[in-house]
Amino acid sequence: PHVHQRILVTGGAGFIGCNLVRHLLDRTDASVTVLDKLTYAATPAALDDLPEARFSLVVGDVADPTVVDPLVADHDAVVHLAAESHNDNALRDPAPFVQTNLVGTFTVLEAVRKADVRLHHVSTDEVYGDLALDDPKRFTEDTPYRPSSPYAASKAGSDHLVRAWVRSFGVRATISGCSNNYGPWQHVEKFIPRQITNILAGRRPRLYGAGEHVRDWIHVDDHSAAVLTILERGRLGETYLIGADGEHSNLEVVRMILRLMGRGEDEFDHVADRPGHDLRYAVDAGRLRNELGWLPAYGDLEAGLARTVAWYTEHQHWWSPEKAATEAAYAAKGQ
Ligand code: NAD
Ligand code: TDX
Repeated sequence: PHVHQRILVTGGAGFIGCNLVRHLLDRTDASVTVLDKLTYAATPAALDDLPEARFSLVVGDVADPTVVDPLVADHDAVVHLAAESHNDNALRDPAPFVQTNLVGTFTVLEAVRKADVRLHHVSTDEVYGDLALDDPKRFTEDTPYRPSSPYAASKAGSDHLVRAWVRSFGVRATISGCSNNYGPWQHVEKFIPRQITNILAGRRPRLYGAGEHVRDWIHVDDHSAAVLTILERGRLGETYLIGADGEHSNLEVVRMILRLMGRGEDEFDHVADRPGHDLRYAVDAGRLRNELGWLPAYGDLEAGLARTVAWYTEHQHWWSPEKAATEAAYAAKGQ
């Protein structure tokens, strides 16, 4: 394996980033620097208690080369997560998605090219578009790119930039495409935390449309372990899909949450559907399992959800300041 001593994590104050930083500090001897703009989505509180000798936070924009170039040159690997990440926000205003996800990735690529630093680019299964409910096939690394939404298109474009920099400039990079994550520190705008915190706040869960849409859920710690595996042992230039065979319809997930929280299965509301809503995501992580030996540690979604419900119940002080504004933005769209 390639062992890295100084790892730069862009977007490390976000949901996946803050969980990944803990994983890197626990499982390696590396020191970790986070570069994060601290947008509305950041959760710097999650980084508060990290060891000062091995961790630092730099506040800055990943699309600003005057910040990114010297920082990258001072590290021996970059894990790039900084992005605008929420589909519903992209439907309200796509501009920051193009700026951060495309120009930001371009900026990181130019920096790693100049300094010859190893890059791992964190991407999503949404770049492949969606599948029919009854399609026996799942996404693989060979599935053609067919993004549907502004968010997915910006991530697809960022993947293409990485591949072009690998081929044209010999940049040492890998890409991962992960399915839907859940776990601690996820913003209350996202599906699972929104429903848990709705119930905790005395509101009802909100299901888009009929809820037949399927997502492939993975616990964020399993994602972190996969990213570290690819960073240390992935083949340069390669893409690896990350998923844990966690397909469930949104209706099933809402009912699971209601059950776990002691409510009736039908105590939710149907609300306006998302325009262009992708029907189904499903990931075949065979390459990652077979080539690199990664396996998810979390079993079924229900067990992971029970722990996540407990976490949000204990961290009301963290999420409640964001809750009212998030719900107001949804209400304005009939959601
Ligand atoms: P998030 O929105 O919780 O966090 C994103 C972080 O990036 C925030 O801390 C934010 O402040 C930072 N950021 C945004 N714009 C920035 C900029 N211009 N410069 C510096 N920092 C900036 O997102 P997340 O869910 O943790 O996702 C992280 C990454 O993983 C993204 O690249 C996303 O596309 C990818 N991903 C997410 C999922 C998922 O289910 N959440 C699945 C697959 C891939
Ligand atoms: O209130 C809701 N009700 C609802 O039914 C919300 C917020 C969502 N939904 C539905 C829409 C989706 O079918 O739940 C599903 C999941 O929605 P999100 O949490 O918004 O996730 P999704 O759009 O699938 O994208 C996520 O997975 C891929 C992440 O936000 C992306 O960053 C990642 O790339």
